[in-house]
Amino acid sequence: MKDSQPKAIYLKDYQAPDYWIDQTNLTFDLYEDHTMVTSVLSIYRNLDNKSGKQGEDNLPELVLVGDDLELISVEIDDKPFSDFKVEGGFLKILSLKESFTLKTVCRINPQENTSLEGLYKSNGMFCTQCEAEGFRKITYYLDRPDVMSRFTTRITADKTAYPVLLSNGNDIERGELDDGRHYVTWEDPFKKPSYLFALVAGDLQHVEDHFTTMSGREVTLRIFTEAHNIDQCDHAMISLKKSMKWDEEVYGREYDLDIFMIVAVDHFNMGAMENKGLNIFNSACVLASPETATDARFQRVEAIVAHEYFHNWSGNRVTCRDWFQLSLKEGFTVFRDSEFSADMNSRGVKRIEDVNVLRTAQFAEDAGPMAHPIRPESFIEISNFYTVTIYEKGAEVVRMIHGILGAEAFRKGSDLYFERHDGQAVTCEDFVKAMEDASGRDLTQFRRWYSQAGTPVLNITDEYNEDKKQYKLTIEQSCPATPGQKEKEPFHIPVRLGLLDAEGDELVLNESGATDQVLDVKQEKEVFAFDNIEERPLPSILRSFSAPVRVKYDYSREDLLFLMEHDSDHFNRWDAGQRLANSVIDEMVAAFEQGRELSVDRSLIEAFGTVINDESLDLAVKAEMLSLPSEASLAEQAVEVYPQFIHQARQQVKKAIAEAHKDSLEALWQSLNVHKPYRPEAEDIAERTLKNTCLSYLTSIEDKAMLALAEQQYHGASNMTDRFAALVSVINAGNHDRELIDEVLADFLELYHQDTNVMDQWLSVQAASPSLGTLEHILTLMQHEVFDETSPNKLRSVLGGFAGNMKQFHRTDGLGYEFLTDQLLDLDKKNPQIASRLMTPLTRWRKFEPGCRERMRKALERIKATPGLSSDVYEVVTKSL
Ligand code: 0A1
Ligand code: ZN
Repeated sequence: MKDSQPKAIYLKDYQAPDYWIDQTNLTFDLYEDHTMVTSVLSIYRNLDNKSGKQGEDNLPELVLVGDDLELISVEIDDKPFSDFKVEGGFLKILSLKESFTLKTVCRINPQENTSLEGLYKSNGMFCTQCEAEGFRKITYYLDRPDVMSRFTTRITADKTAYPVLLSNGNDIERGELDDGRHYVTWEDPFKKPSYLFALVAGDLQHVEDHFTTMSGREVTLRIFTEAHNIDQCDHAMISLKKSMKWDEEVYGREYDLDIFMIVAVDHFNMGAMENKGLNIFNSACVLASPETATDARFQRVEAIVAHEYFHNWSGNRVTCRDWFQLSLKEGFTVFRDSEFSADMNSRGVKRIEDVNVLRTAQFAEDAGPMAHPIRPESFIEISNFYTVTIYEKGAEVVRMIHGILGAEAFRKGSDLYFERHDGQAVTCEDFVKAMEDASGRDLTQFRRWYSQAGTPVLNITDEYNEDKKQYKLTIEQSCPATPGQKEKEPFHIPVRLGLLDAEGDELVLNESGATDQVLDVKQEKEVFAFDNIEERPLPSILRSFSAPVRVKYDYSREDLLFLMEHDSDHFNRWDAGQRLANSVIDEMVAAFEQGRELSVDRSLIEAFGTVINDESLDLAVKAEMLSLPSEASLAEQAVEVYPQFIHQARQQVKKAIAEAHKDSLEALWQSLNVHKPYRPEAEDIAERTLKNTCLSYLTSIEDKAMLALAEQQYHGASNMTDRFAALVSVINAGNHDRELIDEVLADFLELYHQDTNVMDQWLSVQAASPSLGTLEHILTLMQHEVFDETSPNKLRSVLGGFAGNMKQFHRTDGLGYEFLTDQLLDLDKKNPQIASRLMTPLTRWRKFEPGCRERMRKALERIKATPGLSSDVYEVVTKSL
């Protein structure tokens, strides 16, 4: 909690530190009611730095940062030292030499740390989270990523309660102490910033495996969990070995320590953390077994294990100079994990999933009050900038570079980047420069993707000249204003294009015979002409979503139906269906607004029927094509959001499709309802996804027989994917069989109440349900014994689930917003990061219809007027109003 108003910091003010830390030796003495942290730092002056406040003998003052620490003693060069000041979270030391050893002893209280930053306890074990600025809650330090130091860590603790003591690097010594205590010393030979420090102490079990690297070194791999979860580690271990191999093959990157460890903890603010040699994971992102985890979770575990592992090079060996460069490591690493997942599973499905996230969450962020470039110019609280923009848009920017350079030159660029900057803390500019130097391509204009926020819009028109046999596309780009950026310069946008003739065949676009071409759009308005075109073609624009932009082209519904059937680009084929569904739902919402009813356009119903009955379609593609745009994505695309109408229209469309194709859907469900041993492989996942999509349609019809299918699937399921899908279908079928809903929910609780991650799902499906997730029910869930108000996962399940519930959260009396506001204000005192994140839905108030808009604004005003807000919540609320 800050006393004064939090202040913004600016990228333009970056200055190198006045001192470096060569060696960091830490000792942690862990006790039940406190922890003593002894830090011995070998510090030397940064001679390149001429600035900085000068001390008596002309050396700059050393300013170390610390948060909530009780300073016990200070020594310099082994002698007690008193010429220091502790002021507003800083330890300022005067009268220094060019190099010296600083020893501090601090006392901290991990048991009382509810923020889950720094050192804290989760289910009785000690663990840490230091990114971005958590290390300052452990000891006084130069807690900034450009200060890279060699660490040793000695941990002492009670041997019975904490038999396992872990930190970064290799363990070099262990032994017994008095009073039933023991110690272990760890040494990390690689220099690292403090945000990559980690410590774990607990009563943990582990699974072990080995990996031989490409140069023949043996690496020990260990995954640690509490004993009762030890049988849920296999999938993460397999994923880890696949990741290690993939990074060698695709990027030539080898692992560099003798041991790589992952620890699963239940209380964690984010997904996972890439601490050097000791990744700490939210247990929901590492544990998986067929009985407890859905396909989605299996895939998430694989992706996050890979993401954290890939950080060992893109993040750890080469790190960020300052937090404005966050996307340097995150955008690049998300691009790497996304390509890995595409290689391991279905590339087409992965692309659709990624674009769905981008177009719903990131486009919404870019259009909202927190919009920022992937390299922000300023921030108040860095924790607020672990965003879909930094991560997912950042990955799209790297993907575009990959597209512009081609795979081979991109690899040369990444090799050069890693070679040039190994062991350094660098900037986004260094990354782009390496790509340019290795490829000879000029990325000058492309760099605007790093500095300009907002989602560019492409307005595209075309004309066909019968006499000249020429087809012309006119592309105009613009980008809406975002906070602090009124005018935007044109972007370099790679637009992948194909042209279809009346038979749906691809036209040849250039001399090289290609049917698919990338247009490098660079001007505000550009015309692209294609010669020797015999008839007016239909354009397939932005294939595979070649740039993170919105495309406006006036497709008729017939055009979209045609693309759905004929486009050779699977992504655009899927996208045509989404556009069609979107336009139909939009039209219905507009009618509802005017108090009219509108029946569902037959063309959409027929198009979905064609997909259902198309036996040539790949099952994974079919499942994607049958998925209607989510309510969140419909809201994002709408000019003004009418939450009740969006919900109603989408339901109506779903039901109309289901009723029209009931027999085919049921037959398809039957044909896929076969029992076989669970495998998290792409083909099997596609079958289950399609089967469960059918079930979801079928149960949207108010028909007991269809509900019976869901009930049958629920009880007969041999894996969590099928059981959970059946549960969701029963619940979403609505209140017409409340007894069945209660029965199935109770059964599920009985079966899985001991598994906290399964209980998260049980909570969230209820909170997000339009019929079940009423405010009253949310309150009951929060009283339930499986709920835990100190667990971010539980809060996300219930409060996050509720805030995504179009129908209930946006209830017209505003009580949904009031409730969330009360919860946030309470939470802000304990865990500001989570409070701030859960506020996101309210920040989108400007896009809503006038009633909701006003009520959401009032809720935000109340937050803003509350004294003692954290800097996290303060930043988001002030920027939102
Ligand atoms: N670097 C991690 C994400 C992460 C960020 C902040 C955290 O605590 C506030 C925790 C994790 C990643 O990209 O996986
Ligand atoms: Zn990351």
